[in-house]
Amino acid sequence: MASSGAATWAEDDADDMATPPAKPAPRPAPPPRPAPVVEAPPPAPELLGGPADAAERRAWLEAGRLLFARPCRFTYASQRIDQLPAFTLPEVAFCGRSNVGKSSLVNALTGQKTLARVSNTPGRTKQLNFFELGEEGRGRLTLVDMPGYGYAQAAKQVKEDWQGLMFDYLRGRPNLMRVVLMLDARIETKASDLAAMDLLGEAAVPFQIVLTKADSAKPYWLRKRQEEVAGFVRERAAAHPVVVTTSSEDGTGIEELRAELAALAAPDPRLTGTEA
Ligand SMILES: Nc1nc2c(ncn2[C@@H]2O[C@H](COP(=O)(O)OP(=O)(O)OP(=O)(O)O)[C@@H](O)[C@H]2O)c(=O)[nH]1
Ligand SMILES: [Mg+2]
Repeated sequence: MASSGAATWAEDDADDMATPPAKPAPRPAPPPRPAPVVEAPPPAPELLGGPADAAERRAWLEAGRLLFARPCRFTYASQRIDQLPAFTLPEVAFCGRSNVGKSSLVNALTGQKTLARVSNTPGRTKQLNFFELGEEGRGRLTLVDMPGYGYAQAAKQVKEDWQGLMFDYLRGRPNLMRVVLMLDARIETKASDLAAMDLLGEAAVPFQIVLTKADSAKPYWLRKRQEEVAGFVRERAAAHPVVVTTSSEDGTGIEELRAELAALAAPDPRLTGTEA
């Protein structure tokens, strides 16, 4: 973050120079800003939601683009908590009500239309599906597409099985860096969404709220939802300060979310010199 700070301080210095010395000492040249040609260091997500300097913001977005341009493949499906894959990478889980658009968002982020299975029928995803982002042997981040909660039509036993799996996973996964908690931009917050936020808070799992289906939300309603969700974030210590409004249909917010998640990825072994 040195480069952003340097740019801001340089402007402040200029204001302080009201009475210049007779012979001003030459200013040391500012350190060169690294060109965002190769992957930038992990983004500072809070900058993306605030008044970050434009060049810095472009560099963070580029880091997200580069990360998600890497191959992504399905690696594992778990139906039981005792069958989770071993964890080797930082993990991000996509969580939300049935039909909110979790699988679609995984596809939009990775630019693959059929990686995760999307369906009109709620309850499509019935297990924890694990996807590894990065070349084989050089994985950077695991994405986990979760079964949805709040699916009224499911049989009671099925519901309990899925939700038990989901909650056990959320509570007990040490490499889980963040939960992307997805709320449909077009409909009001449900009791199950509030319960999910409570659970994440109690389990101290950091979560980031993402609004989905912005393409088909009325602008007035979307603004209302954004304000409502900002309130949830203020009230909850486990909530990430930046809320991202997305559409998997028209790509709204996808670049920004990629950059946010790139902050959590394992470093590229080619850049850190740790590659075998
Ligand atoms: N208009 C619009 N529709 C979307 C968007 N994202 C997903 N959908 C639609 O919403 C429906 C459900 O999408 P999925 O991605 O399967 O939702 P899910 O949350 O994975 O659902 P479950 O696996 O059942 O929990 C599908 O018909 C998608 O085409 C979006 O950004 N905009
Ligand atoms: Mg799904």
